[in-house]
Amino acid sequence: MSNDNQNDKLEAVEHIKINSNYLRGTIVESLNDPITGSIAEDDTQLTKFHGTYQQYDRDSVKQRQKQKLEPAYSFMIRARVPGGVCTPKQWLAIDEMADHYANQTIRLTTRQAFQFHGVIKNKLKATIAAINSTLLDTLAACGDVNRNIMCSASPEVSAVHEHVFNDSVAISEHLLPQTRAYHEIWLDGEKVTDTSSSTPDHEPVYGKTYLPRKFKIAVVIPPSNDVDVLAHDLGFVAVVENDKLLGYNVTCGGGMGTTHGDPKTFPLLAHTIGFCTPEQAVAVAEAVVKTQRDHGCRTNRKHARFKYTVDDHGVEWLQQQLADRLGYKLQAAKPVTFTSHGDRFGWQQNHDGSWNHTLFISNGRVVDNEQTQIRSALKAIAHVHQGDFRITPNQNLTIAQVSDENKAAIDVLLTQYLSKGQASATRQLAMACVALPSCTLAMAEAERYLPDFITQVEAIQAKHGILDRPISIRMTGCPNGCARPFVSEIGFVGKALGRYNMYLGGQPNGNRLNQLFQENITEKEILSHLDHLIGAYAQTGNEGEAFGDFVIRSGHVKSVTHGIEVHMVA
Ligand code: SRM
Ligand code: SF4
Repeated sequence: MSNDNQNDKLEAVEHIKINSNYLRGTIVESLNDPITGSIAEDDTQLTKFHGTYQQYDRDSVKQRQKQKLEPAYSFMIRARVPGGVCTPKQWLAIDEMADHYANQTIRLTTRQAFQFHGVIKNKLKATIAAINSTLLDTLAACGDVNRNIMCSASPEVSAVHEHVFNDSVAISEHLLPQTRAYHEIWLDGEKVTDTSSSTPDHEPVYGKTYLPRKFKIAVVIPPSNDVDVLAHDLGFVAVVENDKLLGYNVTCGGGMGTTHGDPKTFPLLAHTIGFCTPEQAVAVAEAVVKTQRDHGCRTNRKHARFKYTVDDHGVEWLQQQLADRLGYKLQAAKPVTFTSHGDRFGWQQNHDGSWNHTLFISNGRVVDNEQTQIRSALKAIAHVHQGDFRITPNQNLTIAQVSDENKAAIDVLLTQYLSKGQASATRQLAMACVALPSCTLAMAEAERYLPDFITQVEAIQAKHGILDRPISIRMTGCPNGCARPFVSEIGFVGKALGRYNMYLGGQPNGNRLNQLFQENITEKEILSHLDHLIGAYAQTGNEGEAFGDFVIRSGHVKSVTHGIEVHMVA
């Protein structure tokens, strides 16, 4: 259905976009309002397109209510960092901003970007301007547009990495919104009004109402599936032969977000719909985005992601849409194999002889505290490092392109600041979303709880003699799926404080969705199930068999073939 037919029952956000004059709304007035730490409600939708979300400290809400104070409003700012790559100079600037404007932490995200939390309204503009002065920006980091593009983070795996990374950046740049509102509001750019300017704003890809919903793209170089490409609206899977990039398999229609108790919402894995050459990738991305722009649902945001458009219309319809828009058909997809979706830690040598060191960062939170000096470590390393940093899709950080001469200096700093033992294989793979206290949608803890929870899982693994076997565990504070829990071997999705749905059976390469195993259970119940399952896995798991495969073979859950089966208790 084209969105032209939907006007009478459009979602409220659609009207906000239409009336916003290309994402301006009353953001400037809201920022200048001294009475409140918040912004007008409609503007909270529009600022997302500019890379910032209004939040409030959920820990202090009750206390502030008693004091008759409004919630402690602040803003999360998300930068756009295509492929997660930034320079040491940019890192140092980001580090300084964390102190100056935010809550003294940098949060690496599951999509290779970084976030600041706790930025108060009167520092918002200065913070966004400061991010821009580092030659990074926040434009389209959130909102109903294409978001930060992910790209495999390990340059060591392939000689084609640079080519693939450059293609990712080209797609990212091509799909950026063109409105000048961003520069006008945050960087004091020249004011443009829709009617008076001789060159009014124009959105060649998106049009005035942008997309029906957020849109996400990942580019991956097999055999690693570090980006979880099938969890994305659109994916490009590099096909490499004899160290040469032939092109990309194109995948469409993946996504994680669901709503508890609403069976019409479910996660989906993307379909492979064809193959394109590297030169065609930007045009293919544009054609896919425009298909979603014109056919995505604008009357129900819970059904508005591209995954539902593809699921509703089918793959053949999509292939025809693309052929009509591109003027040619995609070629047949080529065979590719994925082996894992985690990161490779420690030192790895690149094909060109330089080195990368990937550091485990617990849930991506770069902070100094009693447990870790990771923030100081990275600051010291940034002062001597001459290559670049790469935020990985698993919330970790790679110190990349290190020369032989520089490697020793970085090793000294790693030992000086991070001498504690290596995290277990399961901890290294684990991810949690931000959740409480900043996420307004969280129903349960995730980032603050996962480290202690993993300690208990490690004890169970040790008890059964398999502490060295990695099991991918992902936890989110609600079913939106920000840590991609539905492709992990064990997923925990928050239901209420201290209660989670438990999912089992993802594949360690991100190729299979897991399935609901137990609903709404407490830590005690979870640990008891884990003791039983991990014990059985230790005793009866086959040689080399992954935990996710074992729980299916042993009948604890079924092998899911369509997302609709994910929430059916096995
Ligand atoms: Fe997410 C909303 C954090 C990756 C699915 N996500 C949010 C918000 C902005 C809450 C809100 O709307 O008010 C969270 C802010 C929390 C905070 O305090 O910082 C939030 N999402 C995150 C991050 C920071 C999680 C993390 O721990 O790293 C990730 C930022 C990525 C980035 O740099 O752009 C993040 N979010 C994801 C992913 C994973 C991915 O994209 O690979 C997903 C699942 C994939 C997908 O989109 O299907 C994801 N986030 C959602 C959804 C559900 C979307 C849906 O289709 O239903 C929401 C809620 C929404 O959009 O209505 C959401
Ligand atoms: Fe917030 Fe839910 Fe995303 Fe976690 S999964 S960050 S709780 S929206």
